[in-house]
Amino acid sequence: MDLMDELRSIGKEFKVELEGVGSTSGLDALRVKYLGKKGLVSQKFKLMGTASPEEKKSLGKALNELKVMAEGAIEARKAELRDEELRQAIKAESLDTTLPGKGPRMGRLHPVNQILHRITGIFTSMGFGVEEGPEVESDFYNFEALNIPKNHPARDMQDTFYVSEDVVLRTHTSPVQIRAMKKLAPPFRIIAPGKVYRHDADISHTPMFHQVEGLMVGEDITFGHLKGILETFIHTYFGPDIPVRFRPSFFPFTEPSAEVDMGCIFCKGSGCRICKSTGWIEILGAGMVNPKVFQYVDVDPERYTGFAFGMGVERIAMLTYGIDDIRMLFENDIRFLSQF
Ligand code: 2U9
Repeated sequence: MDLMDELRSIGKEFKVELEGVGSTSGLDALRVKYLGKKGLVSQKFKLMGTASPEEKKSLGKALNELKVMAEGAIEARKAELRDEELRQAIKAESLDTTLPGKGPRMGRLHPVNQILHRITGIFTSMGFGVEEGPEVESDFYNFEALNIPKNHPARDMQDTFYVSEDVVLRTHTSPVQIRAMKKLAPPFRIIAPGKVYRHDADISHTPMFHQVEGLMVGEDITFGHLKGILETFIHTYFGPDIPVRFRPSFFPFTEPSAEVDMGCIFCKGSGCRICKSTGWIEILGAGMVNPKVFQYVDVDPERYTGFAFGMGVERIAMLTYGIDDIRMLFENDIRFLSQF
């Protein structure tokens, strides 16, 4: 084969190989193969030394054209491959901004706090102030001042979390009202919402739960006022047509004492599983403040009377939403909580 034919064939072969190159590294290998020091084209330049002057002219021209063509083609292909590799890299890293976004999930109040706010709102609308106090209490405020003597079953280790001999986790919010009576002068009406602690755990008890207690003190406060306020509360919260009844009961801190029932909201009084076929659901405890309690906080029991009441917030939340296991309220399963 004559030398010119050989150069043409190298040129053709180069173009075929160039078509097959798919990466910049492959392109570098191709450059070395043809244009490197020992490359196919470079080697042909060495023949220049042995060529006659006429051959030199045409051979030199052809070799140069081949070299320029190969260099130009490699540069052009390099630019194409770089663009393509860049496009691939951008595609791999890119975000599809047209996809629907994942917005931040909105938080909300825990159902127990929602109910607590509803209860609190009803009493503040009737003129009650809101008082709060410590969850770690002295024996005096939690028990003694409430006429719960040292041997009373409510002080049993079973129910009370003791921090030390004279310090407890409050078992009710009543110590808040004891503190309030020392701070405020009658007449006053307050509620005490908050966390309380009892050593108890089953389908209807948790070691921590919430109470709202209330206290109204003044001259001539009667059981009639107690009935009026609590009936109004029940009718505002559960509905105006719910029947309410007061049953005699006993608490050390009230005398007389009562438990308050409302007609069953599930069966409308005809009897069901929830009201244990009685047609009634217990919802509050209440009574007239025991004069002994007044004496502990230097309120004159000859001049003042008062009523007090207490309710469990989780119990009311369970009745409101038809929840039958109190523990659901404390598992903090977002699928459960997001329903409220
Ligand atoms: C003072 C004087 C009297 C608060 C009262 C109840 C009746 C009552 C229970 C309801 C369900 C506790 O959460 S529960 O288990 N409470 O029945 N509480 S009278 O009486 C007071 C409080 C403070 C100074």
